[in-house]
Amino acid sequence: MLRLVLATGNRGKAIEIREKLKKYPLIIESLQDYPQIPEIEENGKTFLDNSVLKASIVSRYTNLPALADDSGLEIDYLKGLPGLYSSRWGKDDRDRVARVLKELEGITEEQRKARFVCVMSMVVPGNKVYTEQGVCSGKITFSPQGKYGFGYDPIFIPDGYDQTFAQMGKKIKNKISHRAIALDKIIPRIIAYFQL
Ligand code: ITT
Repeated sequence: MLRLVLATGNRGKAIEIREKLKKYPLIIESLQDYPQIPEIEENGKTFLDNSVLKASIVSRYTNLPALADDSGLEIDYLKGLPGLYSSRWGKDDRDRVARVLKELEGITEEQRKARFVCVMSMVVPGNKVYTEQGVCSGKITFSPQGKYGFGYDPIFIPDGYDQTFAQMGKKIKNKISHRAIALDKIIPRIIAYFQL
């Protein structure tokens, strides 16, 4: 059977990626299957750098194709932050959400524009790299709403909707999100590589 390793330690991401790939005849492994792989220090300057870094290290250790996602939330009023630092913006999801809301205190709805960005990279043995990006634009709410998803989902309303990612649930999110868009673009490359 054909094997692909997900180079992510983030459960929320892994659930969404697996959902999109479940109709293909692939065995999707994860970092839990390879405890010998050390923690990867994300020292890149861009989402692209970090996603290629994660996928290439995991591909090298496993000698299998590896798929990595580097993503983040860019807020206009904060000049693009937390961006690359989205996972390091606080000690846990709750703390990170609270920090964003605090930094936007007193800011109007018009000034709360933001976007999620996802760069998805597949590195295959021999170190060939396939990479695609997805962007989902929207705005930051005034308080957390909804219980689904992960990360900043409770405070992000995508354009054209009136619910947060955390209110709409995974079915809609996984059609319109930054991650869904990047996956929709990279899946044809995965299909071609594995000759599915
Ligand atoms: P891996 O590097 O192991 O994949 P990570 O959580 O450290 O996991 P990133 O460095 O790419 O991943 O950080 C992305 C952060 O951006 C993530 O931790 C969330 O806080 C946020 N994020 C990304 N996509 C999101 C989404 O769909 N919904 C909510 N928050 C998201």
